[in-house]
This record gives sequence, structure tokens and C-alpha cells, in this order.
Amino acid sequence: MNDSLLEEASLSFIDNGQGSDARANDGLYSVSYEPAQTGGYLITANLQGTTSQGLPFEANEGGRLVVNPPEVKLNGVFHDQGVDEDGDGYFDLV
Ligand SMILES: [Ca+2]
Ligand SMILES: [Ca+2]
Repeated sequence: MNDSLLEEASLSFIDNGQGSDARANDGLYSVSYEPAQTGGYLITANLQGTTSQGLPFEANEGGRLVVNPPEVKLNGVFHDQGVDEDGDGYFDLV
């Protein structure tokens, strides 16, 4: 893998049901970032916050991902909807 270097970015995770966060206040925080170039990326994250009991926490995580060029372009108007097959409130397929 030919990893690219990205500038360090400070991103805030949200749990308010807006943007990439599917449901507000469910304890699942989301963030969205769109790399400017395709290729391989190394991701490191330093997560800091406060638990629901008011205790501070910190965790470090990392991984790799590959950003591929889009293979399909939709032109015009497209309608579809997500399907929650197991009833957990999250789409399992479109
Ligand atoms: Ca959420
Ligand atoms: Ca589901």
C-alpha cells in the first residue's frame, strides 16, 4: 500500500443526529471526513472526552483505509430508502 500523508486534522465527533450521525443521543458518536485524493491512508485518532459519570477518558486508535475513485455517477434524480431489517434503528441495506 502506498500510504499518503495528510495534514493533521482536529475533528469533533457528534451525537446530535445531524450530518453523519444517524440518531441523536444514542451514545454513538460520528464524524465525517472526505480526503482530497484517492489512495491509501493511515489514520490515527486520539479520543478525549467525559463519560456519562463525569470522568475524563482518553483513547488512541488507528487503522488503514483505501479511498478509491468513484466508479458510478448518478445523474438526475434518484430515489431510494434505507431498510432496517433487524429493527435496531440503523439501516442494514439500501
Ligand atoms: Ca448518534
Ligand atoms: Ca438494522
